[in-house]
Amino acid sequence: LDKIISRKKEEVHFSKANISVDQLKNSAFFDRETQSLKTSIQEKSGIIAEFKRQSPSKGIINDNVSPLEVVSAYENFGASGISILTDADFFGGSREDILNVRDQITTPILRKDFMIDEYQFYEAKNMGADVILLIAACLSPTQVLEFTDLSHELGLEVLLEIHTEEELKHYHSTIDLVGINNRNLKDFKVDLQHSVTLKNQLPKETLSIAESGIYSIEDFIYLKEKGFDGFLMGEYFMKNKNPAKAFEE
Ligand code: IGP
Repeated sequence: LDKIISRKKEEVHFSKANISVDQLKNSAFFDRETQSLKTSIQEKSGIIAEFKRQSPSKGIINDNVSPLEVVSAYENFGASGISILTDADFFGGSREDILNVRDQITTPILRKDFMIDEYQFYEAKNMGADVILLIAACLSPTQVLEFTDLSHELGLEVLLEIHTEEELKHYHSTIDLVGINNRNLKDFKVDLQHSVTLKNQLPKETLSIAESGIYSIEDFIYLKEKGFDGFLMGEYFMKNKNPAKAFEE
């Protein structure tokens, strides 16, 4: 994680030098009215289906599919949201992965990246995202608060990702959704039970998303029974030649 963050700082520094915030604001999607993931989680399947080519823990998962085909199929099968990785160095994504599909689908899009600088929120809006991810492990509670305010000013919703009891301190009532990562980003171990314990410490009315390592219908049913409102799933779909096929089942 430290390696990803230091690389991300360089990347943001470079992007800022190339495209100014004013230039980002001056784009077709910047003034677009965003869609609510909160609403969509409550009204549809609850599944946030992810487009992910590769990851540090799994290596290449699928680099032979077109984003548009995959996300359109996710939408048709009733996904509440679509998560798209935009990190290039570790996840093989790009801003174009969102830009190129934005006006082809209406489902809320989560920009999945490591957010560490205000600049990236303008970028997210420019790409046509509706929601951004804040990872507690990379941010201070104050940063979470400031980034949440900025997101709301831009009309973006916030999904706060936590994994430890300590990170519950990053929670704040203005946050839209809380994701509990079943996978430890430091050693990549998956523990669903741990997530259920953490979820029970959140205020009851919080919309909660179980993230990562959901590899079977049984896992899904277990988490649903424990009261999770949403389910962020990537590999389960992406490891199939035809990722949306798994959704159908
Ligand atoms: C999806 P999985 O195990 O279904 O492929 O996981 C998603 O939760 C995972 O990609 C993820 C992630 C992250 C990736 C969760 N939090 C933070 C990058 C950064």
